[in-house]
Amino acid sequence: MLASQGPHAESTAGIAWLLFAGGTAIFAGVLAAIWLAARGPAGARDVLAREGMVLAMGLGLPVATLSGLLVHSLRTNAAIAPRDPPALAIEVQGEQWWWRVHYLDDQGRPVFATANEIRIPVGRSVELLLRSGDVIHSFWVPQLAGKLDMIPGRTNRLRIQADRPGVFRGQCAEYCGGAHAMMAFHVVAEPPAEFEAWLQRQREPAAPPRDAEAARGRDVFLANGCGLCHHVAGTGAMGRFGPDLTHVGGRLHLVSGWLPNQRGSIAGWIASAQHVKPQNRMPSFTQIAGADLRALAAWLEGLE
Ligand code: HEC
Ligand SMILES: [Cu+2]
Repeated sequence: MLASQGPHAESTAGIAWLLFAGGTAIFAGVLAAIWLAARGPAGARDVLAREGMVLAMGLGLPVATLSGLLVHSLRTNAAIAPRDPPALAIEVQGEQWWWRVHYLDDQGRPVFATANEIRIPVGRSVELLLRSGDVIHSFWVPQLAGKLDMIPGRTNRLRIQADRPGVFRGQCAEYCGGAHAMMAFHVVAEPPAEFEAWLQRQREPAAPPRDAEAARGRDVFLANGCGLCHHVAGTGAMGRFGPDLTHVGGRLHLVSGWLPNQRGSIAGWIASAQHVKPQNRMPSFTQIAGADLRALAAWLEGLE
């Protein structure tokens, strides 16, 4: 949180430092006053006990300090939530226990879906529309912005901006049930040209299977009912309950930031989802035979 990487996070960190410094100064002042009252010279004690002094320190100082802080935080608030139109709007919906992400067009209509990874162009102000599909979650990428709750039936808006390319970790910051602690995500900031190329690829349907094994994997996917919960554009799998898998192979991580995205972890996840992330909403598919499981993982890995 204190290593901010963008203007919004920087202003929030600024408030934090101001409060640390101010709190330390006031604490030191109080300690000094206590020392003077208990051990100080009689003259100092008389001054401390004057009615004017009590009013100034007990009423005047707090009122002045808190009013100053109020003005400062209102100003910071205005800077964090600017009125100028954002370069891009993305809807992020908290789910037990992962993140559903929709990129929106100029009219606010969803263009494509992804999960657990939010790509943004470097140096651009991006607006996030934060929603919840079930209970209250809290969206937090400490290096890019402050926390904001995701509340059922409400849309909260949050601006983020990254000043340099990088991968910034985020985490659900409000207890939301069983697998809450395993509900992470990543924001990936890329130079605008790379970002545009990524956007282009995301709009396309799933890549055709690269070889016979991948084609077998796709058939295993459809035969096992994975498509009841997952959408893979262009295959007939239309489920909406779980993450969109159309381009799952292009993400850095699997399962809300929990596993590296490699063939082995994909297979491990499918076979023992309940062991890897206890209580999550995908059953373990222990019944899929080894060769089928490998083919399935090979196909998913190729969906870039
Ligand atoms: C009952 C619904 C359901 C079924 C059926 C289902 N899944 Fe899932 N799947 C989910 C949910 C929910 C998640 C998100 C888990 C989490 O992170 O908490 C998920 C996550 C995943 C992920 C990780 C996606 C990511 O981006 O993190 C993969 C890969 C996956 N499932 C593959 C499969 C395959 C292959 C099958 C069929 C063998 C399958 N799923 C069947 C609900 C389902
Ligand atoms: Cu949570």
